[in-house]
Amino acid sequence: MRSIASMCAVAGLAIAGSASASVITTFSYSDLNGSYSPINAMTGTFSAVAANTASFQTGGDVSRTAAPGGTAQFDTGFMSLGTSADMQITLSVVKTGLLEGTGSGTLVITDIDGDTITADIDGLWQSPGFGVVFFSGLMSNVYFHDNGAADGTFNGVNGSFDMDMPGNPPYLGAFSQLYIRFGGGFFASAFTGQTVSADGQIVPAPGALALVGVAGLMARRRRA
Ligand SMILES: [Ca+2]
Repeated sequence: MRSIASMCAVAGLAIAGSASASVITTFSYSDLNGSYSPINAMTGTFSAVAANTASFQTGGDVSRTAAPGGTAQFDTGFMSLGTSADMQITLSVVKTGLLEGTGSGTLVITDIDGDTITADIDGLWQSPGFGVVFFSGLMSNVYFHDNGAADGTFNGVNGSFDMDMPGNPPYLGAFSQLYIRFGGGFFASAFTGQTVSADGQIVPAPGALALVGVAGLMARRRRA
């Protein structure tokens, strides 16, 4: 009985692996305006938003890597064009050590006519020192929203792609973010006007078979 359960688990994961291995969408933004508002010495709220000012000329792109592909480009300075295009990240900061912490929050990427990609984010803040701060996390509940007049298309200032992705929402993904606030410590005090870069990759969620496989593995571990 136990070996059958193990085989089913392996088979389930193998099927899930082949079905969910491909990244369907990637995104990358640079020169976001980052801010931090402390709540107390150990916690606070971080945000990074697209901007176009003398100090910040955010640029980025969102690419459909799943066939037939396509890239929505948000060229440097796009926030001055008066479209709906935007990029907003909000993350909590809960310090768990001198140079590390946990964070969770949300991500909203908006195309030029108001369609959005939204995600929940959970992950880790880490600093190797010198005011270099990384965030790495998982994205869950990733959705592509065809808001307003349905066009089914995620439109960049230049380029676009079909929002009807393979697999079923909600999707999953990985998210990473970096800023360097030289000498600024690890969320030592409030700040704004901090250059931030952010990237992500989105994949289909494992299917029902994979969940059966994971359940099987967990049952095995419990028995072990
Ligand atoms: Ca659109």
